[in-house]
Amino acid sequence: MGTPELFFMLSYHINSSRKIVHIDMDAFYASVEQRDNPSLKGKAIAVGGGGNRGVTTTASYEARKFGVRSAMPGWKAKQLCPHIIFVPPRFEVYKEVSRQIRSIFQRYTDLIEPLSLDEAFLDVTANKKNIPFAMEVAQQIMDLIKEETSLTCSAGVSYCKFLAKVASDMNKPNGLTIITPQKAVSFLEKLEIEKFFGVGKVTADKMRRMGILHGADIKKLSKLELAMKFGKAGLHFYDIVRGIDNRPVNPNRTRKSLAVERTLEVDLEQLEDILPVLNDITDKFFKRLTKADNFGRTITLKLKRSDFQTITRSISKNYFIKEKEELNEIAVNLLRQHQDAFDKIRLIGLTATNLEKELNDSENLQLSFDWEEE
Ligand code: TTP
Ligand code: MG
Repeated sequence: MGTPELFFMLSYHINSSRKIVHIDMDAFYASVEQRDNPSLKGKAIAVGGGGNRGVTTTASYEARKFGVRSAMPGWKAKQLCPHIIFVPPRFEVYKEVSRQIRSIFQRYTDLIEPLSLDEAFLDVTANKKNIPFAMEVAQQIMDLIKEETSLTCSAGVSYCKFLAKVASDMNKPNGLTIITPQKAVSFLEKLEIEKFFGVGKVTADKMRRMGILHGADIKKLSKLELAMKFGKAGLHFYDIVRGIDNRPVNPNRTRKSLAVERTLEVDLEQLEDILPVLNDITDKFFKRLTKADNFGRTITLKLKRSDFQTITRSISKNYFIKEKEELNEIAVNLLRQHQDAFDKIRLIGLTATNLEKELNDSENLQLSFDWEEE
């Protein structure tokens, strides 16, 4: 074997020395509501989604049997499951549970990367209790969560973040799943493309149109072909389909965006009707940025049309936009310039990215690679 080939093989060798656990609470908000209100136990419920135009945040497993899902409009949930009960969210309680589970994680490791209130990666390679098997750590954490919060979670164990996350989703609820380095390659070949890290709806549709359905189909493409078809993301797909994901569990991960959005009471069509609402949202957005003391260089206006199609338009500056007047001006200009793209609007949002605080992060290189698609 010549040196270049040997180098190639070495550089694409799976690094299986790490032990990563991914924990994800089961039907999180809905389970908390069922826990705290026994009359909801065993029932089909959705958190949020009430009222004329509400959207569900999540649904209990009983409601999921009828096809109710996160982010579904309430009317649709009701259509699928007529006996569904809509419960208003109690974010403070969810935050408290989130703190409780985090304190459990901390008994095992300080390398914790929370992804949301109910989800985190843990690097337990060298854990505080010197437990040699990551499966054992995961089982103990699941037991403690059950004991201390009366809620269940699911856990995934593997040698990298991507596979640990896929694993935690495989046997929900209350499931513990391991993907060993030996099994990873054949597992990834059979995995549907939408399950791959970084493949969102848009990329998945594009891949399907090209006849790419499973990992094995991605694997047939060269690095160059993938880069040509998917840009920077293509290079990342080349690696993950081979089970290579060296992203560290990053406990200092900073926020990548700050956003405010609002579903309107009624669909709006006329610019003069939309402008006052946009103004209001900009006020709230400015308060949020000020409170976080974190401003962005890029501002994105998001509009959801009444047919649920989402339109986003952005503008970037080479400085952090900190003035309320300027934010207002940008938001209004984005709306005016692109009014041809929309018709009736049901949701308006503003997002700031390329944040100031992110630049101070020593892990910024990693973060810029760690993109996600909406
Ligand atoms: P998820 O972990 O995605 O969902 P889940 O915990 O409800 O269910 P699963 O058992 O499949 O993990 O999200 C965690 C919580 O975040 C969820 O309970 C509600 C909230 N959420 C939203 O508010 N909007 C959304 O679109 C999603 C996906 C979640
Ligand atoms: Mg969850």
